[in-house]
Amino acid sequence: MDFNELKQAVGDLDEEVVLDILNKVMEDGGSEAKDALEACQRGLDIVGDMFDKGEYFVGDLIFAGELMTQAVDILKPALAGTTTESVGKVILCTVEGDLHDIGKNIVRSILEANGIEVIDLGIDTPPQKIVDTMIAEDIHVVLLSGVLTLALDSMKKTVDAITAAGLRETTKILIGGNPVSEEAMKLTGADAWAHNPQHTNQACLDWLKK
Ligand code: B12
Repeated sequence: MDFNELKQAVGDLDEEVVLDILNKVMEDGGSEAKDALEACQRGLDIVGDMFDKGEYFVGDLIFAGELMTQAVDILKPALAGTTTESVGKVILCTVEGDLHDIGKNIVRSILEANGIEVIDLGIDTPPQKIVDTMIAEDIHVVLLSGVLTLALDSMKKTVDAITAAGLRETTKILIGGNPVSEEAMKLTGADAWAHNPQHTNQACLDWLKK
């Protein structure tokens, strides 16, 4: 399978070619689904560069988002295991001020496919809504997604709100998305960070089993 062609087709926002290649990946048994997903993500980098250069506009970003959602839907059955038994519940959301949810939705698909129940609070999530849900649903694992640089401030505010509610000692918090790093983890006060949904999956499984 030519994944460079897929990457470029995503970058060119060529829906027909993208869907055609992804459907072929699935017809071939889906063993290359993860490579295909990575190629799509690299294609989105091209979209980001074009946006930076002023050649693409916000409408193109929205279209890229919709294209990526379709891509995940096609690849989803092949992206992870087939577990049906629940291993536990986590909260996942995009933090306050950030409306990007494509990466978050990929993470959710992978966690659910591995038997983790995900309470998805959506985008632009106020810290208090997270705290209220933690209490109402008795949740001890919280995953915060953010794509904008300013998301780091909201992640810190969220960790602070969890601490102020007296829940920090019994909660594991992971931050994910483009701007996160070891340094961001220390700055926000989270327990872990990840760019890769597979790493997140393993961290959740380890935390939920304890
Ligand atoms: C699509 C898109 C949009 C869409 C979002 C649609 C949607 N439903 O999400 C729309 C049009 C809404 C949008 C809006 C804006 N966007 Co925008 N957008 C993008 C774009 C092209 C792709 C983002 C994306 O979905 N990537 C694909 C996913 C799969 O990648 P990801 O989000 O990084 O997620 C992966 C990992 O980070 C990780 N991950 C993500 N979440 C989590 C969570 C956990 C727990 C874990 C473990 C991992 C994880 O796993 C994912 C899979 O590997 C990027 C450029 C780029 N190349 O990234 C710009 C980009 C993110 N946007 C940008 C900007 C500036 C904006 C706007 C301010 C534009 C404007 N002028 O209005 C607004 C901001 C709105 C807001 N308040 O959030 C900048 C951000 C700059 C910055 N550093 O802050 C970027 C980088 C473009 C650029 N080069 O300037 N955008």
